[in-house]
Amino acid sequence: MTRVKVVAAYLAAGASIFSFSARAEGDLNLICSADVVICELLQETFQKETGISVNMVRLSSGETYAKVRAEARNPKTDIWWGGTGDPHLQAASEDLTVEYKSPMLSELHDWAVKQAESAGYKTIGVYAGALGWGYNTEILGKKNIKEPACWADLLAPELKGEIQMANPNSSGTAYTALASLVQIMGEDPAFDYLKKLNENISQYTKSGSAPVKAAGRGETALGIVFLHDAVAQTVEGFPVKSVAPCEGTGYEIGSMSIIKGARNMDNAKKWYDWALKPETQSLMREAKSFQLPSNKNAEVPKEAPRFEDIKLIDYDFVTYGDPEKRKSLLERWDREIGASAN
Ligand code: S7P
Repeated sequence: MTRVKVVAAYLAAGASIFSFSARAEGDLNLICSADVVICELLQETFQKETGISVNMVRLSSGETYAKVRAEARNPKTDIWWGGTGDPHLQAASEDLTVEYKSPMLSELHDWAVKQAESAGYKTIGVYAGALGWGYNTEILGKKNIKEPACWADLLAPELKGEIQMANPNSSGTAYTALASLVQIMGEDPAFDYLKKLNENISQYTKSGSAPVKAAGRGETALGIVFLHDAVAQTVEGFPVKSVAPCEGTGYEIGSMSIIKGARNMDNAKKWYDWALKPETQSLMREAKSFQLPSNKNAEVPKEAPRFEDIKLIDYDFVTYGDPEKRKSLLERWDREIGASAN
């Protein structure tokens, strides 16, 4: 055997030993509904720490719910991490996810535990963040547009074609916006508001954070998003200012759920416990994800918008995560807003 052949045989043997040992720990099929950077960081770190091979797909919250529901008889996903809580709650009440009480529960903030209790422990809070918007200060400055501080200001005629938000069918962020406005104004006035707002919207994106990324790049003036996603653009160096609306605003409890019928149930539980650990949640800042972590001992990024500084509504997660309510609001949005979207 030549030296080249010996080395090749050695590498091949090494590679097969490696893949054998990776397989020995098994696989985990993960859907991640937060920003792709944190999704990849968590995937890599978990793989390194456990030897479990993680197949990760990044999908928006509403899309994930639809996929999990469509695959209920033959689940291809083991665990769903991140994304807004409402679709997780909807999945829980439709029995698409399973009850699990993690040993980490005692370390979590009340809001995370309450989320779990309300769903019979079929989902749990992993982070929280408030809704608002981010705007490009240079665009508004050049066009001499008053900086919008309140939901009412977003209806200004000067903002025509300058605002983006996501479509609430695919995006948990946009569903949080819809449900928040309904809770702040009442359902009919909220839909009147959304019809007027539609005049100023240039695009309903698929993903929730896309509008503020577009604002950062100067493609639109303003994106209605979670405040932490707006802050991430500022930290990246873009001229983006975040606003927590003066009338009050809603918030998310980003959640995690184990899928019923998961093929890799033990590994799903390992991920679940690991994702609630303070060390894991402290990784968020490294990925420029500035939500508030659910573990009381995790590091809160200094850039994270604090709830104490924001006028928050008492967001009714049980009502707005209920399948009938979510379905009826989304159908009304499709009829009255989506159908006439620009
Ligand atoms: O980027 C982080 C984040 O805002 O993304 C999640 C969001 O719901 C996922 O995007 P969609 O709106 O497209 O569903 C939030 O949970 C998270 O804070």
